[in-house]
Amino acid sequence: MATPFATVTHVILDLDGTLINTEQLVDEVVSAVLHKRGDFTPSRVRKAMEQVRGMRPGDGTRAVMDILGIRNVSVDEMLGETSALLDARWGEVCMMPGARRLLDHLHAHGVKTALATSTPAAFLKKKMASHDGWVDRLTAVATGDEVENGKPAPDIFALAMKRLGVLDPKTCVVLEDTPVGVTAAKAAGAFAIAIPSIHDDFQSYKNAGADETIASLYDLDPTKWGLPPFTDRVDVTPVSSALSSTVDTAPEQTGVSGTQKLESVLPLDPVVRLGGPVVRGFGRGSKTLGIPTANLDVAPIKKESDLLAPGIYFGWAGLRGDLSSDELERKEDVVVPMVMSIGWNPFFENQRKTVEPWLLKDFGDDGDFYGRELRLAVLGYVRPEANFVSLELLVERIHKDADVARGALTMDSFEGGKNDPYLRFES
Ligand code: ADP
Ligand code: RBF
Ligand code: MG
Repeated sequence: MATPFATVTHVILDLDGTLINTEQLVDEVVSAVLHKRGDFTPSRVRKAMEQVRGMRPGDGTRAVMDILGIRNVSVDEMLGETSALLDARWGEVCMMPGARRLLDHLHAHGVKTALATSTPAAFLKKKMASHDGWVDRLTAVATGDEVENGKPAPDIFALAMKRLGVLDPKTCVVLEDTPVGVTAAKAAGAFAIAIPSIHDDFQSYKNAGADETIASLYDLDPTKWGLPPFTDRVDVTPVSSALSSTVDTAPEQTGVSGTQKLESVLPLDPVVRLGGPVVRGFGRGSKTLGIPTANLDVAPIKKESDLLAPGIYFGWAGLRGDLSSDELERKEDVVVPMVMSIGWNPFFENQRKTVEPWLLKDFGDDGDFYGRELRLAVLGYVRPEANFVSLELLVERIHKDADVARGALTMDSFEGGKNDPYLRFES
């Protein structure tokens, strides 16, 4: 595809919230410290934290104290308190979904890369201690302490470009998760791709001048920028449920009416496994959409679910039969195909994250899973969460996702996933 951006040869990466998943930890720790200094509502603190996200620690602390009107403590004291708490917890931080894949891809193709992080060098070392040296594979690193002005000023990106030997900023594309960072990248003259870590306010990224906004690194298409394509997506022929139920009796129909045009999915490497007891959701899956989704409680599986960007996935589900002592009543354990949504359901503007698989089997009278243990082996990514102009279009799209899942799960590369020992229960 010809694009106006086909001149890009260098990629400049923000760290926090773009490559590593620090934002929730920082919000949690800093919010707790802020709450000790005044009587604020949680949403006011959250908004303030989002406004300063992407700034250097000192700049951000000062700015958030200004916004909240905190004057009974110095910036340094506040910063000392939060840094000590954070230093003890950096080890918990994982990479963002798709970050490792992107870094490997750019490295394999010899694309020149730089890190442009607001984090000062001394913090960076501690933050990256539990990561296996990928920073060393970047062409250049620029840290917050090396520049006069932090983001949203352009200085850090200008420094990264200088270290890359870049003469024309238009040969650089910046990946950023914050409006503050996008503003800085644009001020430095680069192209900017926003991968928002503030999920309910895409407008501020547009206002900051983002050239493109994508839901996660899984959705990055390097060819739009003249960079080498990813080659790991695989083509899938969707299989509709109507078709699959007639396959046994009329196999000659396969590939005719019921098959749809090729779709592609991204295999997950490694596979993500998560599970727990089925809980009650918003009660609208079956009622409003005609699509039941067995919700899992996100809190106990936060770490695993953070390995997945918000979006639509497919894989295999193991559902435990109940433990009824009545032999006749007792339900069997089953392993069935599933398609699932993880995220905030933009159509319904959910305020909390959900993990909800639709098990692709008609359970009839046995379809009460509440309290039963459900385990998921998530094998591939289909698409980002989307908004729709009508409920009908959302439902149509989810059915298409199911067709893609069915198609993928009949392929050699995904079919074997149903034998994953994780999906079997000890009796
Ligand atoms: P909730 O909002 O409580 O999750 P839903 O309307 O989404 O309710 O329905 C989900 C419930 O429907 C599941 O928890 C399960 O008990 C039941 N169910 C029946 N068949 C299925 C299926 N094929 N996939 C998922 N859930 C199913
Ligand atoms: N909700 C959205 O708002 N946007 C989506 O793109 C979307 N895709 C979904 C795809 C699948 C396969 C499933 C099972 C659900 C999806 N949903 C999506 C979530 C849907 O809104 C949710 O299941 C209902 O709100 C019931 O909780
Ligand atoms: Mg549900």
